[in-house]
Amino acid sequence: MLKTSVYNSLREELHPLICQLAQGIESCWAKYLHLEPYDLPEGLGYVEGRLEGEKLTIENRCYQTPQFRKMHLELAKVGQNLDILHCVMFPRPEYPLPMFGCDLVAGKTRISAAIADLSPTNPQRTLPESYRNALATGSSKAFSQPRPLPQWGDIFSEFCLFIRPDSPAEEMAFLERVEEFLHIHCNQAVQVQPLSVEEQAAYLAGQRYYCSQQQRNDKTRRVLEKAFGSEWAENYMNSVLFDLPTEEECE
Ligand code: 18B
Repeated sequence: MLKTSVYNSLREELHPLICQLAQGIESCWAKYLHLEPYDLPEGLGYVEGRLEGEKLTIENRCYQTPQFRKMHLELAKVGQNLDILHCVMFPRPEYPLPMFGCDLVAGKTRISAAIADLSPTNPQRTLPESYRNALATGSSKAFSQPRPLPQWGDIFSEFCLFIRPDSPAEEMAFLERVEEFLHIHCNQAVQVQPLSVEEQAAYLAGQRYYCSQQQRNDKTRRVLEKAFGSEWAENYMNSVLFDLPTEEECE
């Protein structure tokens, strides 16, 4: 089952909503999917850095399954003031699945950004009908402080949530909706039929576009650069956060 080790030590220090969501993500994965370990590049599982300013600690967990090339859950703590949860599920290119992505950024007193989506990877950049139906029947509570998507945010679906929760009740509503996204996604993923070889290229291009847009997030890049420098940040963003399958993994 899921390993504990040093990972739990950082977890205890993080914003409670981040801990709860991390727990929710892992229990959903374990419930629906057959998890195997996924090896991150050497030395990038657990990292600490400090260049200018505060210490940044990163703890990663990563798995793969028959449907997903890589399922990455990352927890990070920047000094005493910033806690981050980052999660992306990268489908294997042989399946017509969207990308699940989530980012939760907590400042000293409150969550400043809570983002979650199931983002399309097909050439039309629309979610499959089965997803749209399932998502539309789920809970659709209104949040009082929606945030505008950045310019690179054209990768997200119409179901994307991007809010600043303004109360514990909204934090819980966000958590519940993300868990709903995950249950829908895992449930669809275990039933999905593989694509033909010809169709796979288009979906891989969709994943490539998703990653290239996410790499334009200067807010993420700046946090990493301050602790580790720009070269390290660049490498981390394109080999850990938003990498694409290698030739071997496509075979
Ligand atoms: N991200 N986020 O993952 N990011 O990784 N994130 C921020 O209140 C990190 C993803 C997304 O308004 C902020 O403004 C660090 C995924 C969007 O311009 C900070 C890591 C998604 C925004 C960080 C990390 C995603 C955003 C500013 C590595 C979506 C708003 C917080 C651990 C699926 C961008 C704030 C904007 C913001 C930092 C989205 C500090 C270091 C998977 C849309």
